[in-house]
Amino acid sequence: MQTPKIMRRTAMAAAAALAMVSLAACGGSDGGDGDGSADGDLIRVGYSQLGAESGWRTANTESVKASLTEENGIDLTFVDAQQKQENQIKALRDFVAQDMDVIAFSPVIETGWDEVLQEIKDSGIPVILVDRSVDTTVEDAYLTHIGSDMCIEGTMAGEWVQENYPDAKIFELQGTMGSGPQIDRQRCFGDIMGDNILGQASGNFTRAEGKTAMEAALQTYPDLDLVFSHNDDMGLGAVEAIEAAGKVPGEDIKIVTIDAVRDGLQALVDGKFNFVVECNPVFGDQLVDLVKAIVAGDEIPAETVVIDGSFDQSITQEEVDARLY
Ligand code: GYE
Repeated sequence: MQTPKIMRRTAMAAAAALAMVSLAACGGSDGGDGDGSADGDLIRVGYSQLGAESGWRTANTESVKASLTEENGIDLTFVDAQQKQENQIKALRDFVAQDMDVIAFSPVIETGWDEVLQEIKDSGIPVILVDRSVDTTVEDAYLTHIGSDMCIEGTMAGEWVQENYPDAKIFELQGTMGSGPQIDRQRCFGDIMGDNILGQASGNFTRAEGKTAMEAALQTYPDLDLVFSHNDDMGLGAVEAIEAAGKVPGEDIKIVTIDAVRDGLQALVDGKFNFVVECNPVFGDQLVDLVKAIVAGDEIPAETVVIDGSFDQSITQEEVDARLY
């Protein structure tokens, strides 16, 4: 099961190496006005965000918009796909038609991008993959990826459960099915705690769907005593369902989540969550650096891994209040 990721990494390294050569060869990405941008000094970036489904996504969008500014030399076109792949594909095609200098996108799911990625590749516009991963047959489809290691996040959650509740009867709230974080968090948590999982259902990374999935799980698995949720929002939906069923979240049913947005960490301080793995969405500044380096023809890393920590109930209210998101 490790192989696809390793293969993706290798492909990315090769893509970056090749891309550097081709950028150097053509002297820029804009087809030749020589200043690295098609519109005066500003670099034109088309950014396809996948949606606004969670606190994480909102914080990520804020970070991207705060960093990709005219003051920082960027003319940003930002399009929200509302968690629909067809909207993202349309936005990407529009970016090609508009001859952007750089395209960045965060893919809602891993597969289904081959055709549009080939079209972008044929246009010569460099691609930065943001946050989530793609699974594509198109070679050298993107120059570089920036985001967290979702497998490590699943591992951190699994190791904490193994150490603290080795006999837990687990229900897993999965993110959007087929998305990179759902696939990798599930796989790497499952490698450690798989034998303890009673059942799984997707809550599509949203609070409302997390609540609905949890309501059903409480009926189907009355013995469950720990929830592993792929994000804070679904965990918060689960809290509502558990309380409505007359049980105490954090006590009768332990809750382990990923993201560490403010609402999630507040639930930890309040004793409703038990452990939260961080997934840091604030990497807009690093994204700007990548955009500028690409347009300048500089060497860039194939992968920029955003580093994450974790929190247990020893976190204080002051620490939560001091967080950026
Ligand atoms: O964990 C979740 C969001 O792709 C890392 O997407 C991101 C995930 C994040 O909806 O809250």
